[in-house]
Amino acid sequence: MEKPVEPVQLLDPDGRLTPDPRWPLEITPDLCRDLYRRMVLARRFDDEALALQRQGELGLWLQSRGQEAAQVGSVTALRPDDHVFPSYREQAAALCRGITPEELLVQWRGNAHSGWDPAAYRFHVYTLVLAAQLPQATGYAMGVQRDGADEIVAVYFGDGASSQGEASEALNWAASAGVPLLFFCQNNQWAISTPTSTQMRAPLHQRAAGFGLDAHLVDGNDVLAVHAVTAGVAEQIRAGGGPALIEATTYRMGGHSTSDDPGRYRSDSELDSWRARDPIARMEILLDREGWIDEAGRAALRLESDDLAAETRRVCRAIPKGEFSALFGTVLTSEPPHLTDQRQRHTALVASYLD
Ligand SMILES: Cc1ncc(C[n+]2csc(CCOP(=O)(O)OP(=O)(O)O)c2C)c(N)n1
Ligand SMILES: [Mg+2]
Repeated sequence: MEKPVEPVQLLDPDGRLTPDPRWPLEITPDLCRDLYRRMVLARRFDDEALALQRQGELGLWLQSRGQEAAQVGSVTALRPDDHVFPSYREQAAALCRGITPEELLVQWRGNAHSGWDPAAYRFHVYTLVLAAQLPQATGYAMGVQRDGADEIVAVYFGDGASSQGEASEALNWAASAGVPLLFFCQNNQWAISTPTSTQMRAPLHQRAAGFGLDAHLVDGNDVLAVHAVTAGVAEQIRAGGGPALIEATTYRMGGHSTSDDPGRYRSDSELDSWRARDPIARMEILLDREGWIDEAGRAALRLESDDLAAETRRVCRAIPKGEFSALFGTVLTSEPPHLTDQRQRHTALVASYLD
């Protein structure tokens, strides 16, 4: 097996810049402020959605706390017309694409299969069947390749999803077909209660290299490193270099979902060690030290976060109650007899309720 490599890092947990000549990035105050703002807003939105679930307003929520740098750093390094296939906790990336809080919440309130138009945002709907989006993204990328378009495709997935057969199939298929596809794995150390150490013997970036992909390991809690590596890799893919993989080392600071209690299987000391590597905190140190944010800037961001939280609560509660039986008509172009039967029985059942 290959020797372990150190993840690419441009900003260490203490907020010190650690330039890497392989991944040049013009680190300007504007870039740092922009990435910081996006991460702060994403965390606030995520916290608010968690609270809404606890208050009974959402059926389920899958937090992205801790993974803001991996998502914001990568999606902002793509072109707006590059098509993204997310997994199911990519709200930080989705917000960067302009998807609204309401569109992000409607599915978890149980009122629609999905809340946004994937074509409008170039951001596919969430996929809950692990790794199913990988062959789909590969097929989409083949379409892009055959159209001769210069867009690329990016697919997000987790460490656990990488164990699915479909992941290996997609990596091999993408490599053999030479499609313009970026595989972006957020290795957040856990697949529900299964740690990465149980899940695999060889790290994913090494496995991907074995399939013939250009593969990289990056500190996923370092937004500058993620941004620089994604920009560099995206450029290579766009220039016809074939598919590539980025494994971003990060941590899921919350539970797997609001139905999960991570206290049952992981230690406080592990969580503390990752808190010390928080993606937002290290950027804050850099901004403070360089004088790239002042009190007025901080106050404006606090206000913007409060507004986003209030708007999130408001739109969530205002989502119209869906008509469940309408869901039968949104999957297939024509309704097969067994679904007609199920729909009619459901309608009769609902009609039989007194209230
Ligand atoms: C095919 C399939 N098997 C099992 C599950 C149940 N399941 C949902 S999420 C999850 C863990 C996924 O972990 P990972 O891919 O690391 O993503 P993370 O949740 O950590 O972001 C499992 C086993 C599923 N959704 N789909
Ligand atoms: Mg995981």
